[in-house]
Amino acid sequence: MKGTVHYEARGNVALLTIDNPPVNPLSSGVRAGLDEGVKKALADDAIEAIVLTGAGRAFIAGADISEFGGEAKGPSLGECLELMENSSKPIVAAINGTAFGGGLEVALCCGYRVAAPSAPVGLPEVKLGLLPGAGGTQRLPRLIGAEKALQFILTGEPCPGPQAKALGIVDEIIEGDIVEGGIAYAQNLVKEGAGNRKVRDLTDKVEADRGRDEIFTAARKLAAQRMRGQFAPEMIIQCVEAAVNSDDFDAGMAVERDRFVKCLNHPQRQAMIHIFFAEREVAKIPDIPRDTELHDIQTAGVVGCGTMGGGITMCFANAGIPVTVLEMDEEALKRGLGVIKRNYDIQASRGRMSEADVDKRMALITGTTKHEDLGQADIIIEAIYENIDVKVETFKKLDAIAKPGAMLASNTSGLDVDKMADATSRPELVCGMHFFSPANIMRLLEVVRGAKSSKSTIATAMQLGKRLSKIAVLSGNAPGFIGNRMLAGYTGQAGEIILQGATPYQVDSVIQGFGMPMGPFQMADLVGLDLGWRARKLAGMKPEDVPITARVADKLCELERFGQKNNRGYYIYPEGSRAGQPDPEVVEIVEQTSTELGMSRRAISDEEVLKRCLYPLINEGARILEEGIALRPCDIDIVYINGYGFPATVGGPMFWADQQGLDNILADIKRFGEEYGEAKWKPAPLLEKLVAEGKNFASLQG
Ligand code: 3H9
Repeated sequence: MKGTVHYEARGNVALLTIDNPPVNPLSSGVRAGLDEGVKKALADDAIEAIVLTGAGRAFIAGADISEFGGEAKGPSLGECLELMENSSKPIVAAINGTAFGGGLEVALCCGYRVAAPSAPVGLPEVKLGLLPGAGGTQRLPRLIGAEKALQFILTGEPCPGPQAKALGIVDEIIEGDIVEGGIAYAQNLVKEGAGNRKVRDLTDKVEADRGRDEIFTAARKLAAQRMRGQFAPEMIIQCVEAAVNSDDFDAGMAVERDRFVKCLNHPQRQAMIHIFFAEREVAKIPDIPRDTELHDIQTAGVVGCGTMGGGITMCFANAGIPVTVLEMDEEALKRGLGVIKRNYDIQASRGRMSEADVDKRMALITGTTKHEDLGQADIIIEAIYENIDVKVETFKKLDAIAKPGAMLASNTSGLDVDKMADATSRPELVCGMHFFSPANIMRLLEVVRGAKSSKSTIATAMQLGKRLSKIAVLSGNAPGFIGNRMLAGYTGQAGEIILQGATPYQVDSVIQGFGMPMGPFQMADLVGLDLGWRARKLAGMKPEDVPITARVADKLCELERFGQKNNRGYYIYPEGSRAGQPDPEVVEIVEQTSTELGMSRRAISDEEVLKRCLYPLINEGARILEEGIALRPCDIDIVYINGYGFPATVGGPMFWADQQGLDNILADIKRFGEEYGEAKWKPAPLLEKLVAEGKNFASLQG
């Protein structure tokens, strides 16, 4: 059994310390220890109160997520909680650190709760496709009211101790030693003759909320806006409704149990728990030990203050790291810094940061037009436009001015990092750090390992990603890295499908229906159709040499339809709106292009649209794995969820592929090959091998 609970008598108080490193989840051994410890304390006449705390950095991180789906051993959490709530002696939860999910639910079954100022409490189950299933949906509304409880449970966001006190979740904040403070608090209760208390007996808050339907209407609106397609939020709302609509606590608990099991059995739960573990797995690089020495990064330099460079600069300022940003001339610098300031001002106007925070962050940013001013930076990130020759020249210059030992990284989205490294005298200190636009918002960071990147360079880049609040995934150095390489087949198929009979609007609607925030044509409008068009013109490409999948976009550009930037692309954007409306003129252009190419049009089913857009991702993903560009299938899942809007509810493309059955996918790929050309639909050897062996991508996780 995993985990234990230490029992210690401190005078008339029994101190129970949960010990299940590193974050004390409620594994079988912890539940058994709780059951045993509380019974022992209750049976001992010398003990008059109980204090419950956690060893190490957490109080309790919640239920043991790795136990879901398996057979539960030892006493259930429900049994432990019943014992605690019915205790004749007061129990004080001394919340020393993180109290999440089942951990907070344990605390809610203690009569009293005190917390360290730094201890976050939260019910983040929704992020795992679950709901608080140990009474959280019933007790929290009784303690703080339905409106606040719903906000707390639906967002799953943690709040620090003092905020928890203000909400009424915690009785007191203890400065100094939380265990000693908890024991003193318990002894005081004994002195005052206070008995144990039960949250389940509180009725005033839920009675006051009864009949206030607007609370639930607002919660459903929040769920529809922020959690589109998720199963758990509606289940959570139903549980809280049950808490409000009846005085019968046990009836509410029955509703919670029913909805919890529904969530537990839902495929979204499995997918979202896969993501939870995948997010932690990607940080582990088999040949780079956790204790690898890191370069000390105290200051940073960024080359380029355009969209990407400006966003990266903000990332450093947000993390409190002083950053110098270089532009070619004063005008470009002024423009770039102006955009950064405007972005911060917008955040301040929306209440996301204070004016003082804006000033603090701007004070961390220094603009310059001289390369030498980056000379003292511990790391310099190049974020200029995608041209390998210009990047190589830039790396030569940076190598000349950077101090010895400074790291140099490129924000390239797919160019050869080794070519840049080889232009320097320090290739071991060079790697790729590919941010996603907008860099200050998107969570993904692809760290690209060059042939000569040292282990400490890679470990530092991965760790720096964490400091910048990113999720860093390691990629090998190959064109397009992980994400953009896979994307080529997806956008290529979208372009082909519309020439064969679908409209851009059908394709976008299918992809959105799958759960992506936008389809490929909405995405193209956002990025700008003119980028590719201009590049082709600049390269002197003849119209007949333009790939057929880019013909429609080029025609739209000839009509000055560049996308969102000038309110017309595949869609028409009413002034000031980012919600595009379909345009019959575009459908005509698509049809005309099919005719010019001699392609006959037919109705294409939504199912075919979905498979033809998504299967290239999976097929290319298999190649990327085979070539060792991605370390594990879960690395690809994390890239796609955090960089490309793949729905978390299906667990990422490789996890989703396993759910579809790799044999089914391979059969479809072969069929598409016969219909649309074998070259584009050549199955990846790894996919064929896995199917032949009856295995799936998960079998490669190790
Ligand atoms: C729940 O409680 C349901 C109940 O309502 C109803 C029950 C009936 N279980 O993140 P870290 C592992 S659902 C198992 O790197 P940090 C994690 O995988 C649960 N393992 O550290 C990692 O392992 P490894 C609701 C867990 O300091 C190691 O611990 N609770 C659990 O950056 C360190 O984790 C949650 O959703 C767990 N519950 O962050 C909380 N938690 O080293 C989920 C962590 O092998 N956890 N591990 O890779 C978290 O949010 C963060 O882990 C936490 C620590 C903030 C606690």
